[in-house]
Amino acid sequence: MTEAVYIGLGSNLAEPLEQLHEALLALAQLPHTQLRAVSSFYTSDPLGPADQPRYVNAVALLDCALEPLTLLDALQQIELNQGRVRKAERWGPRTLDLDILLFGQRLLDEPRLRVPHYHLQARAFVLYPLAEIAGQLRLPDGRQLDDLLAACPFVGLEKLSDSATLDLPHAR
Ligand code: ROI
Repeated sequence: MTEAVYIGLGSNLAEPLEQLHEALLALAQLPHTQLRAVSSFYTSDPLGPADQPRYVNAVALLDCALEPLTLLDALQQIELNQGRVRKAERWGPRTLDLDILLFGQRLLDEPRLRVPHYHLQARAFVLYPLAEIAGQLRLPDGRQLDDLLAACPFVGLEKLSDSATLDLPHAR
């Protein structure tokens, strides 16, 4: 069985656009997984300390047969492969962040993984790209994506490109 898994991508170091392109290629090559859709790319004001570069953000949709923690391991490996170094500073800059936003209709509350993503509803840089590829989505806890969007203004975001312009040779 495969489930629809939405991944949030973010980067604000070391050529963020290239980081996201490379991460999408890696997502497309995950085992037991297909990359189904990618949102536009957006630049966004940093959430957290203001003395860091703007971020590039996007959301991808996977059809995934992996278990959530197996997928999490794989995503963290991709982050490491792309030079992610975990620093002590909370909400500091990063080369690549891959967050599991939604995993089918699952509600998970484990030490390593909380799904739906804890900060989903508060982050325009997650909600707007998510809405582009998810449409009328109902979250497993009953919330409607439309309602979350209505409560989250499109502020500090700038749309960069449409996903259709991306070159995703490994996407099927
Ligand atoms: N801010 C923005 N704009 N985009 C992100 O992806 C992002 N990721 C983070 C923190 C540091 C919270 N701020 C962010 O992890």
